[in-house]
Amino acid sequence: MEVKVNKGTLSLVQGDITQEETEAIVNAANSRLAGGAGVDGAIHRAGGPSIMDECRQIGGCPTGQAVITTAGKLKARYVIHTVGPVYRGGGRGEANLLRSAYAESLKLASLRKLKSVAFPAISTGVYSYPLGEAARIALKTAVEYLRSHEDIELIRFVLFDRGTYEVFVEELRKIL
Ligand code: AR6
Repeated sequence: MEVKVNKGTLSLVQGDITQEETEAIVNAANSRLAGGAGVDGAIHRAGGPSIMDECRQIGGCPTGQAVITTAGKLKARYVIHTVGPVYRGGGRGEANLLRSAYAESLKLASLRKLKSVAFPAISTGVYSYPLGEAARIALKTAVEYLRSHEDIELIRFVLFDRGTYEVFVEELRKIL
């Protein structure tokens, strides 16, 4: 599914983010930038050890913030590592932290003058964020960004499985 928002495009696809050709892909990292399971493991495996070397130099990233490295062997030029919240019932600022993870990633892409960015569904795997609410926050943050900025031309969500893709499609229809 693809929609125009202001001057930009918001795109939803099912797939593997390590294969994306956007200028940057976003990693759902942990605050130590130590690598792990899920999309984080897949990005480090596919990109090779130079990404971890840069992560070690940076040292860490607080929840809701983002840092950037080059992308090793990946087709993308950069990896933006952001840290979503661990979901613990919703009363610990999780929604704001998840919004911030998306917004800070977009800010960083914008600072580097990047035109296209791909996101996974941050926090919805190991960090257990309920999918519908996480999708709503992700999509609203992306739509708001495209409505208020004209630098980034493409924001793509790359959803790993069919079920996640379908929830994102449903939530995007509600928002528009
Ligand atoms: N491409 C796109 N999406 C993927 C891929 C892929 N190759 N692989 C998995 N996903 P998760 P989190 C989806 O657990 O919840 C790690 O250990 C997955 O199906 O990767 O933010 C980190 O080091 C799910 O929909 O990230 C942290 O410790 C989504 O990506 C922790 O997990 C996010 O799931 C972060 O947990």
